[in-house]
This record gives sequence, C-alpha cells and structure tokens, in this order.
Amino acid sequence: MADASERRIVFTGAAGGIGTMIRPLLAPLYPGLVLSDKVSPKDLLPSETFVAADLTKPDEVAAAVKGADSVIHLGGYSVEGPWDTILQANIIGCYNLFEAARQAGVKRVIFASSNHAVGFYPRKRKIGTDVTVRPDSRYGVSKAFGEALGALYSDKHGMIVTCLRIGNVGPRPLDVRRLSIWISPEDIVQLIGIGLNHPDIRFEIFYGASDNAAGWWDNSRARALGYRPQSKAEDHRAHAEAEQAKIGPNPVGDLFQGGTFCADEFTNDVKRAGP
Ligand code: 15L
Repeated sequence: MADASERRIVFTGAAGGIGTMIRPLLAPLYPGLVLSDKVSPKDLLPSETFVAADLTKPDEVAAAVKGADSVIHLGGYSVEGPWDTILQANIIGCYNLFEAARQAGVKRVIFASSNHAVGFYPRKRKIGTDVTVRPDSRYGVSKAFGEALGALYSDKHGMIVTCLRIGNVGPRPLDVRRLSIWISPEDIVQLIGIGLNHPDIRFEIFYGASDNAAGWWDNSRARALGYRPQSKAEDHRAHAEAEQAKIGPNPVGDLFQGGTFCADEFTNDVKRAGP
C-alpha cells in the first residue's frame, strides 16, 4: 500500500455535519486527503484541498475521484426526505460514486451507511451485522441500497469496501436513544482508519458506535479487526436524560431502534411492525 502521505483519499460530504466534525482529525493522519462536496466548506484552510462535485453528475464525480487510491463516501442526503431527493442524492449519487471509483481503479471505499437501514429492529433486541435489513424510512432504504452496491463492487470487482452503519456522531449523546447509538468523532475516525488500512478487508459492515453500555449492536467484527472505541455514552447520561425529559415519550419511536424515523408517516399497528 502507498505511504499515507502519497495516498489520494477523496472525502465526499466533507462540508456536511459529520464532515465538519472529523476534517480536523483526518487532516494530520492523511496528508493526501481531498475534500469534496457540492460547495466548498466555508472554513476551508489554505492547507486543505477541495474539489467540487455534485453526486448526481457522473462526469463531476469521475473528475473528483480520478487518481484516488481510496474514497470516504459521506456525501448524500443525511435524513429522511421526499422520494426524489433520496433517489437523486443517495441512490443515483451512490451508484455514480461506486461506478466512478471502479472506473478510476479506486482500491478502497468507506461507505457511510446508517442505523436506519435496520431501524425497525426492536430496542430490546441486540443485533449483529448479519441480520436482514429492516429500513425505517426511504432514507434507510437508500442506505441498505448503498450497502448492497458495496457488496456488489467488492464481489464482482475486488473493491475493498467497508460500510459504517453510523448511529449518531457528535460531541455527546443528544438524548436517551443516542445513549445506545452514539459515536464520538474520534471513534468514527478510528473505524475509517480500519477501513482504509486493514489488510484483511474485502467487504465489511461495522456499527458506528462508541463503547456504549446501553448499546443495541454486536460490533464484534469491528473489534476483531482492531476497533477499540475510546468514548463511552454513559459518561454523558445525565445530559442525555435531561434532554430526553424535554422531548417526552413517542409511542411508536420508543419501541424501535430507529426512533422517530420509525414513527414518522407510520400507519401500521406497532404489534405488526419489525421482526
Ligand atoms: C442518521 O442516519 C442521520 O444522518 C442523523 O442525522 C441522525 O438522525 C442519526 O441517524 C440518528 O439516528 O440519530
């Protein structure tokens, strides 16, 4: 593998929420990092390289990934939205990214999947990465699609693909649900590093979660490949419970891992939802 300083690593979605949090952590680790998004981050530093690309435009995506060794793909629409928004940004955009990466000879792709690909699993059930997807939204379906594309490009073309089913990234858990799914910026950078560097990866799905005592996910495969999360949601329990008190109960969302993503537009009987 090329020396870290020689590797051109393209980072899509660099101006988004997670991108903004982890850019400063990635910069010293990967000097060849190239930031990409539809528009440049407002606080772009002179030391940072930026290339604009709209994921729905194959020629722009091809230009962005040209010469890249690896891609960290966080670009796209990051919550539930109208079908056409999800279709363009997360289905067509994700296809354009993987296909451009294949044509450019990119070796590794890290794909930002989401807990919402499996959001209809009940909170009382612990799940691994081998369960059937149970998306809780059109957004969750698009993340399951991205995972499937990753598997295809890995099996058919030998691309090394790591999907991160991200919980919620931030400086601390926002509420009680996030005590189970929170991941710190430092821990997600550690998972990205495994995806970029581990010699034994062909296709992997990891849960993007810190060391959370209330966690719902078996992340043993990530741990087997060296993941040692440093952050613990329980350190922030008082804050999360205080915030939860302001939100109040949700009769549908509180039953399922995906929370309000499950409750929004819900017309079913809760007894008939989820596995
Ligand atoms: C996600 O996938 C979203 O990108 C993020 O904004 C949060 O809503 C997160 O899931 C979550 O489940 O908390």
